[in-house]
Amino acid sequence: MKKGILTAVVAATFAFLGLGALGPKASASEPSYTITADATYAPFDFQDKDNKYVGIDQDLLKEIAKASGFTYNVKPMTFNAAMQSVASSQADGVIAGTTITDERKKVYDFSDSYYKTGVAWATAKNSKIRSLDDLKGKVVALKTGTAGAEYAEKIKDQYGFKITYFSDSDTVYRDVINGNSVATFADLPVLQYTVKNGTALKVQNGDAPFDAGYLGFAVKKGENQQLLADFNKGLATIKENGTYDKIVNKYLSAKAETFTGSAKDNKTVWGILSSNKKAFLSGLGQTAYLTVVGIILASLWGLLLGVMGVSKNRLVRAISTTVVYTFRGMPMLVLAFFLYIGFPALTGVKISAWTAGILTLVLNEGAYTGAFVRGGFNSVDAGQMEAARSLGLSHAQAMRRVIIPQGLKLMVPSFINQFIITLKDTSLLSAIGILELTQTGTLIVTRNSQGFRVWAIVAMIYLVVITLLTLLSNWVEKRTNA
Ligand code: ASN
Repeated sequence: MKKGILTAVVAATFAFLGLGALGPKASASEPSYTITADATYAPFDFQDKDNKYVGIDQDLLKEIAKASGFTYNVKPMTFNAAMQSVASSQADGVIAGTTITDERKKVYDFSDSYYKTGVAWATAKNSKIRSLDDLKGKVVALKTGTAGAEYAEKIKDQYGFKITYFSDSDTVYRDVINGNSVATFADLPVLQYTVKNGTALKVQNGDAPFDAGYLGFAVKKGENQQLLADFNKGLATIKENGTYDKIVNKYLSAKAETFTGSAKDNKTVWGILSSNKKAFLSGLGQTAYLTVVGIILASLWGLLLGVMGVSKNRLVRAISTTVVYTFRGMPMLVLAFFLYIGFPALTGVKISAWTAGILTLVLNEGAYTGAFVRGGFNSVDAGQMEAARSLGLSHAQAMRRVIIPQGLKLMVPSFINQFIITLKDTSLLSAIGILELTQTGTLIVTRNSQGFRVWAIVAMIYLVVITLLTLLSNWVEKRTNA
């Protein structure tokens, strides 16, 4: 029977790995800098209708790198995570429509400014709210950690409004449009651009922001000074040779193309699915890859914890209990942020988002697995151990030959359950910038504002994959019971 389980596990592993092979591979030649960006901040940073990451920031960076001769790769994530990644030395620089503020200058060194901005406010298109006084008692939606949020926090008591926070701009806009909140504060050029692209909001400031500000590229204070100098040098070059103006006009001139994609493509679920096929597939590949690696490693780690949990040695049992208790009790998102942002900030050791993501899955799912594995072994009738020992088997032999095989059989349903949970949990890793299925959905919604259709597609894809996983697991379960 034990052999049966092994064969089944190996078969399942290979089946999963086959799926994992669809996942995007890291390129062979590593670029020299990692630069984070705001995933959803049109016209500065966003995905175009061919799912390419573009925008004023991205085009400027590309030309600046060319002019100054450096290479880089971009990691789009939430604005807050993009800034934190640099503050914790996980990334070398950040270009995220970032306003240069005195507060931020304490943590970051900024480049010369590359665009003028300022905080403005917007309401839903047909809102009756006209002045800040009308905000009294109402809720304002803000994006975490932004200059717009900071401004609103400052005037909140004066105008008597309440605040709700989201991590990306599109969710903020949706919240205001859906009427859960009545207004938002953000960069004037961004709000204007969003309205021009058909988002049902109204900018209330006209053309005059509350306070003028400037956008800049940032590195961690005192670090990556070469990159900063190269950025400034490249910026000066492209301002001089006209490339800068060309880029800005490409996005902001009167006849600039909109970025939403054609109306036809966005009207139906099928249209959205086929015009974003590549992005969905690549997101799914990454989700599958994380799931497969996560499941295999978490199961091995969980098995080890479980076996340690029934050890004769008290210390080994205590270690297992502590590890299970710690990581089962920690919200997964907190663990992901701790590993990706907290730990490197403390130690200076860089961890890639992918490694941090896998570690998060392994520690979290492994703790749950460890708990049910220990439970499974403990629920094997005590008489079995006694019988095995009385036949002359040592404790280790009895565990290996009698208890573990019977326990594993009892655990199969729990394993299946944990596999499905692992697959769903990978979606949380979008928060640290892993471009899996959920993050792919966010990027597409930002561009086409088709929240219902895009999230319906993403939900369907998860359901299909979970169904496949369940079928496979049921097959494994049947084999192990045969
Ligand atoms: N302009 C915003 C800020 O600096 C950045 C953003 O929302 N991407 O806070």
